[in-house]
Amino acid sequence: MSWSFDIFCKVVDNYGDIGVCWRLARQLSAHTDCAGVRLWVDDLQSFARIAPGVNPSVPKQTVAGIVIVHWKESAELTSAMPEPADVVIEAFACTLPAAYVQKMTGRQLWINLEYLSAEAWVESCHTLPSPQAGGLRKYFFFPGFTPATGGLLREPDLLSRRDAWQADPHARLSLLSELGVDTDWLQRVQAGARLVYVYCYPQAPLPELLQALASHNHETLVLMPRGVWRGTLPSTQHLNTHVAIHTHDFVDQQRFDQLLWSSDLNVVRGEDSLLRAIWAGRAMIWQPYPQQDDAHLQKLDAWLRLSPYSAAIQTVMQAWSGADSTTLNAALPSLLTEQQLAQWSRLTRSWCVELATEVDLVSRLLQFCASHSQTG
Ligand code: TRH
Repeated sequence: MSWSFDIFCKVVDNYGDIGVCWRLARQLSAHTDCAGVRLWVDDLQSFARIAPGVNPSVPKQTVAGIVIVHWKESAELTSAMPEPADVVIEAFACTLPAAYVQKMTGRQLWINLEYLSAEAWVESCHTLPSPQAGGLRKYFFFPGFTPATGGLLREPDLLSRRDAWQADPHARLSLLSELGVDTDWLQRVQAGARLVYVYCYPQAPLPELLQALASHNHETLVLMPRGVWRGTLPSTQHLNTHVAIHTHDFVDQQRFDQLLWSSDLNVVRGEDSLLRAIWAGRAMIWQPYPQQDDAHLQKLDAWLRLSPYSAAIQTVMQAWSGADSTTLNAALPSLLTEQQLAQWSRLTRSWCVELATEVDLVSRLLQFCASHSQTG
């Protein structure tokens, strides 16, 4: 049995929404049970930042076998609304165009794909139906870390590609050179300098992280995408003789993953990079998307409860996400010794292995499509 898919994505803020939809679209499109994917995106400019093959000025284009439609609520699009696909994925409750919903019948499976969460309540909401006008039904689909959820996005060959990359010392050097790292630092990395990748929100206590790194004698290069932190950072800045920070342009998702695979410590934000940092199998710190009333700290705690990390590592993550400089100053330096960092990596790696034994999100989604086809 095979299905066609329409995925609708609104870029509310940042890159997580389109990041997840783009990974999902590519994984579905590569699957033998898929008869085609159309991805509707309202902001092609943001999309092009993480997928340079996308041309922001073209309203309809095919990239990597996926039809990409610039989703604008225009009269032209409304009058020429195509027939809906078999499976309609509304990403993150983005609200489908009314003209599209009008064309839907009971034949379509309508899924609202939610944000990844480790909170316990998602298990009871996963696959719940929500009756809609016109007799249509929409189902909630919650990605998650446990068997009772929608699972985690993971390409079938992801971990073997990661292992091949990590086994090749030249791979990361040529990536660093592509990102404009100078010869001096390329040589230092080749000789064993540490790499720390930092993708954070503006309020993160970056100075304290840099201070903790500088308190060790280990040579360290910090890599950061430009423009994510609140302060201005030059393209390369030396903090002392053995620690430097290098900022660079955004890269595509494949390069993004490779950066995480290349680093000894990954400091990431949002749900998609959280997951990619787990799959990288290296020491990591997660900063969830800041929300009102510190709801993000509850999300972090729920995830930490499932994680294998020690109390000391958990304290560091809470301090980083809560912008608690004092606690970060006190707790982080002792985790950056060679031995502690290696242990931190081992914990991530073994969790990654354990999570990779679970059925991935695309397989669970297709199983849901199959069971829905049987029951109608
Ligand atoms: O960009 P984010 O902060 O996205 C956020 C969160 O998802 C948040 O929950 C959501 O509510 C908000 O958006 C609207 O972080 P996230 O989720 O890690 O997504 C980043 C995506 O961008 C991810 O797919 C990786 C990709 N990326 C690249 O491909 N290249 C890059 O250079 C960088 C920095 C990111």
